[in-house]
Amino acid sequence: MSHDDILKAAGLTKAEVTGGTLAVHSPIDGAEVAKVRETDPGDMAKIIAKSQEAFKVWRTVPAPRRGELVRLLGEELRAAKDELGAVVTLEAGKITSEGLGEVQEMIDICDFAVGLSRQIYGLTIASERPGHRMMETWHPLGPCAVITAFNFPVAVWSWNTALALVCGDPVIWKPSEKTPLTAMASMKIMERALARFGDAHEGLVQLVIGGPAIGEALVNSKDVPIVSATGSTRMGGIVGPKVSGRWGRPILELGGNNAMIVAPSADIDMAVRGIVFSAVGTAGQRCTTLRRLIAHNSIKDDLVAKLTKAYASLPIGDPRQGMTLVGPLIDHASRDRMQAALEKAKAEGGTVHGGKTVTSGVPQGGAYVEPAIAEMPKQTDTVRTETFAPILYVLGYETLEEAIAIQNDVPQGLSSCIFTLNMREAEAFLSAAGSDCGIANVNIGPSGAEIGGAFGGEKETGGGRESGSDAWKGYMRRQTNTINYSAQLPLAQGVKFDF
Ligand code: UN1
Repeated sequence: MSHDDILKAAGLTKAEVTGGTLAVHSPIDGAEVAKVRETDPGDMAKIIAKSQEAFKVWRTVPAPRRGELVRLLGEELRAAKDELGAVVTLEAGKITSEGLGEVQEMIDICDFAVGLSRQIYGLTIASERPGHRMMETWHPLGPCAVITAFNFPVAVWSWNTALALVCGDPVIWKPSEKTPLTAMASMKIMERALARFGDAHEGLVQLVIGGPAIGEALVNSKDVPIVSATGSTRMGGIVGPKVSGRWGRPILELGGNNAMIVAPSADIDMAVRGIVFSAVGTAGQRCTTLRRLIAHNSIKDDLVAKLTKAYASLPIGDPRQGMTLVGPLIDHASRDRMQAALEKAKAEGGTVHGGKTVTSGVPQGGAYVEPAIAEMPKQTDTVRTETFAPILYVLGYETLEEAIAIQNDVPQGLSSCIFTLNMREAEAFLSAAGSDCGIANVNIGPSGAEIGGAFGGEKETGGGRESGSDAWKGYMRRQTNTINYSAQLPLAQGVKFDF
């Protein structure tokens, strides 16, 4: 299918993808596939006001009815899975199966949120006063800005949107400037769900396209109480303090520097499979990508030999072809950053396997690379830095304590894992003195999390949680209620105030 046909199949009209100011290039071949219109920063006040108007109505719609909209969204996503997945592949360069997997992640969170719409529970609390009852009520909070990155151009929006909608919050979505088309295609799907739903207020879900001026309007507006931002630590370092500074609520999902510890008892063949998927999948451009391998010294050389062999067999190329496992990087700048990181790693004493630019057997114009393995003498500055590309740094260790110390000794704290068949080691890794990350796994890699768990991490990863578990609480305000059904007015803590 041609680029144009893919966009057409996703419901985008010629008029919508031409004549604008924002050029969109496919990472597959660098071709310009669209010129989309950007939101005028001068319109942002109006857009936010519309969201507030929608909020006043949506917050009074019963949550299970709000869930019905998300149920319809899930249905529409199922029907459009192939078409939307193809746009993800075209615009983000993901291999077909990962493009489809991303849409599946959207469907999964819709299912989760539909169930949640009937489970927005608060606690009841024993009151210390006779004839009194205490409880917690969860209320909608207000418009939620969702700022997403290129690498998960639709799934992260859906995590936030499905939850925000059942929680009673309208959504304003600002996608990455690199991936507006997947956002526009997702909005088409959302609009179909809204039309079937029937009576949702205009402006309940809005899309804004453009650069920093658009983002800033959302970040700075007191009328946008929640700003959920996914992207670099640099971006989060600006957004977080600004939102907090106006007493808004930031939900930040920023950089990761995810590690795997491979212990002597590990099932090495399984570890190799886990490593290759999590280090190389999505061409190393997941925030959960495996970036650091901390292998016991007794097995390290064997593991590296197995990995370099596996890496040599990986099909690199056009992500639309069924056999391909490694698609392109998002752009040439990203490839340059990868090459610079590898040069630095070498200067720090590292031995690099692979990592070269690939130009034959791949579509011309894209940034294709061999995934790299860099054996490092120690955890250097380069290893501590997240480079959004398929580079796996390998470090050795002697004791588990040392391995955990290395794992935690980076600024980021998103995902982590251990491969071991030793129960003591596995539990120590998960204990309070173990991994300091938001995600810690045993015998699976750090990436590819299911939506049922809370997603996010500590330290420079930003501390926010999205997706499953009780992450929904981040989209609501909690109210503590004390109800007196007695004929007395006793004060708490035994205070007397008689007059
Ligand atoms: C991201 O890269 O921002 O756990 C999200 C994973 C995916 C989500 C990644 N489910 O790898």
